[in-house]
Amino acid sequence: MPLPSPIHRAAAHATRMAAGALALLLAACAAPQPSPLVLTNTLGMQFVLIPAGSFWMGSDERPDALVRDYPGLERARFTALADEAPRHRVRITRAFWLGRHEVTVGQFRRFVEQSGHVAEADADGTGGYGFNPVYDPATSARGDAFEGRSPRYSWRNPGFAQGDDHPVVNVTWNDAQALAAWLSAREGVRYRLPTEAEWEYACRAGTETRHPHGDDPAGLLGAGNTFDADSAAHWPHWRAHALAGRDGFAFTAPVGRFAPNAFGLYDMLGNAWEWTADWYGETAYAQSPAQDPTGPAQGQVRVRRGGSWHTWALYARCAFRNWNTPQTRYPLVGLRLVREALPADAAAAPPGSAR
Ligand SMILES: [Ca+2]
Ligand SMILES: [Ca+2]
Repeated sequence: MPLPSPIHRAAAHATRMAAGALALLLAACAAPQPSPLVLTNTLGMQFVLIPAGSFWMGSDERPDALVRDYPGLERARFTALADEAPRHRVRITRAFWLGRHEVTVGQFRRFVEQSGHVAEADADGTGGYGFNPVYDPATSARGDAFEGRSPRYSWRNPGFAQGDDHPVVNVTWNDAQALAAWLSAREGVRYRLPTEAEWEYACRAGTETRHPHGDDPAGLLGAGNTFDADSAAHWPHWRAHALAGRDGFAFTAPVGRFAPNAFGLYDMLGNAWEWTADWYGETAYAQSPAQDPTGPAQGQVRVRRGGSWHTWALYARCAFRNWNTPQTRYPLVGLRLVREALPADAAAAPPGSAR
């Protein structure tokens, strides 16, 4: 489902640059509306300027409503979503640049080559997880859908073919920190993971429905790369949970193959789960500050958001929260970065519908 190429209008823009080496391109897309401001960094990552604004974070949906629309799942799966409540008003007080796409394999490779960073799965020698068509989940104590850990798997090899334009996976939260720190030092601008609140604000892009396209799970089929009939062919015991149809991708898809949301962001739902900055707190929303929440001060696991190419529709909602230890590497989990906005950037932010 390729999109028509956006028409870019280059605009002059001044920014701090490292050693004058950064050729920063600021462009505005002619469509869709409102036109997002886009910049490209030294690794070729594009960032969209997300305006400050307020939104309703989380979900108060009752299990009965979800059971109706996401059939065939045990009731415990719906009661387990209580950490999405209470739905609460959050204000993001500062504009920020957010990765237009998930970080790609090619971008992560350039980071590794240029920085000398050794990915955690390589450094600790235990490797990652991967798809193996002859692997039987019944042989795993945890019933893992993928084989691992094994040194044969890493961000370079999740067991299925990936081009340089696919989202990098099998990367840990700690790898994400290393990438952000290296980019920050190189460019003189702070890079980091989005907070949970920034991520959900960006996913919703002014919408209050389960998915940016609406409440209907079937609509995901045209909106992102999730667990469809082609994926289910490789995990037939989960076929009942697959969307009834094909989204074109049994594994990861090249980033940007589906329509962007109203902020101009691609693949917020599906393709790869995305690490966020925050520790996970099951009851965090009950005490969450109304402005720029950053999650619990401490914890054991970090939040990831958005679902993946292997994710059922119930879990590919903007409000859904999941988590892993910072050392976790898996063929479903990747990232996208925030680049903090300078005051001049924020002043250029278009008035967003979610303001
Ligand atoms: Ca798919
Ligand atoms: Ca994603």
